Amino acid sequence: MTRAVCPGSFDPVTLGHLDIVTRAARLFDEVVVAIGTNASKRRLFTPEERIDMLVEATAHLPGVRVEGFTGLLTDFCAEQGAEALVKGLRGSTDYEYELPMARMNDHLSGVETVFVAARPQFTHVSSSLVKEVASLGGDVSAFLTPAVHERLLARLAQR
Ligand code: COD
Repeated sequence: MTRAVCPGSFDPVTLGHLDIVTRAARLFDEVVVAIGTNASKRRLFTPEERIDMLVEATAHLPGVRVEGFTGLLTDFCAEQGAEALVKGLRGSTDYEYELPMARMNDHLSGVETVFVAARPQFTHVSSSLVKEVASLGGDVSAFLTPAVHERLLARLAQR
């Protein structure tokens, strides 16, 4: 039984994230989508809301479950018995950001990081950009599930 963790803030989950989770599910018997908090980012959705959106968006994927976590990602991986982390790489900026984390996580626990190349149609997609464009009235429906898109518009309308 092979088990991997797909971590992120997922604020909110995009089709780019879902593509990585879907492909991870083909590589591992079980994939745990781990919703954490990136201390350097301002969040729009609570952890519970992000979990709800991901549970709904991954319901069709066998072997995938969704969990929230706090603290060190390596501790979460050990608790889950996961041998690998799966991360998406959109380009060199992601690589520069992810490589030190992969090395630190290896140092802390020996967990392996597997990088999956983002599909071309998603390399310009990020939760931050989607939030910014939507908040200014731009159409981001091509990058989100209909349910997540609806929730994003509703949240922005409350502000
Ligand atoms: N296509 C493909 N991949 C994508 C796309 C896209 N369009 N968008 C994002 N991704 C990938 C990212 O590259 C990343 O691999 C993953 O999806 C998640 O992205 P985000 O932006 O939702 O999440 P981050 O990067 O903010 O998440 C950071 C963590 C919460 C994972 C990180 O801060 C963490 O591990 N925190 C726990 C504390 C810890 O252990 N710190 C020490 C780390 S060494």
